[in-house]
Amino acid sequence: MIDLYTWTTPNGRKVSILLEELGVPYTVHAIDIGKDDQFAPEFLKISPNNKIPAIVDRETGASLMESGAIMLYLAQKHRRFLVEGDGYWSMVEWLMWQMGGLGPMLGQAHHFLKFNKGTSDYAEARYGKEAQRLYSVLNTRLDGREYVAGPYSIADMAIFPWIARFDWQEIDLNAYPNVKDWYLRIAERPAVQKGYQIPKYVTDIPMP
Ligand SMILES: N[C@@H](CCC(=O)N[C@@H](CS)C(=O)NCC(=O)O)C(=O)O
Repeated sequence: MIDLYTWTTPNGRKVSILLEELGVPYTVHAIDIGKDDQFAPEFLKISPNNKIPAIVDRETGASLMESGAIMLYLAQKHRRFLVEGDGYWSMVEWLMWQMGGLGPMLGQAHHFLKFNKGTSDYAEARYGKEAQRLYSVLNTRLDGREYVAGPYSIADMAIFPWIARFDWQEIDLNAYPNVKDWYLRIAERPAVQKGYQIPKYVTDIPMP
C-alpha cells in the first residue's frame, strides 16, 4: 500500500496518474497547499522541501519527495511504464526535461500570466515566450512519434498534466499539432482520467 500526499496540481497529478495506470492500491492524503498544509511538521518529515507530491511505501518503508524520483521508484518497483533497452535513457532524458525545464518554466508562466496578470510586462513576455519555445521543442520531438521516448512511459505521464494547463499558459494547442495529437491520445486513457481527479475533482481534463 502506498500513501500518496498530493494536491490538485500538475506535479501531484503525475503521480496519481501513474498509480492509476499501475492499478496498485493507494491511500490519498490531501495536502491543501492553499491552506499551508505543506508546512505542517508531520508533512515536513516526509517532504522536507514542503512541496507535494510525496509518497510512503508501507511495504518497503521508502519515503520519497520529488515527483520524478517517485515516478522512477514506482515504475521500477512494478517494472512497468519504463522504456526498455536503448530507449531507457531517452525516457530519463525527457523526464528530466520535464522536471528541470517544462515544469519550472510553465509554473512561472502560471504565476505571471494567470495569477498575477498585469504586475510585470517583462515576466509575462519572458515566460510566455519560454512556454512557446518549450511547446515547439515538444512538438518537434513528437514529429513521427506517438510518445516522447518510444512506448507510453512515465516521461509522457510527467509531461501531460503540465500541457493540460495550456490555457493558463496562453498556448493555442492547434499551433502545435503533434503535441495536440499526443495530448488527445493520452487524455482518452481511463487511468489518466481517473488520476487527474485526485485528490478531488476540479475540472474535466481541458480539451483544445
Ligand atoms: N520538483 C518538485 C516540485 C513540486 C512542487 O513545486 N509542488 C508544488 C505544487 S505543484 C507545491 O507543493 N507548492 C507548495 C509550496 O511551494 O509551498 C516535484 O516535481 O515534485
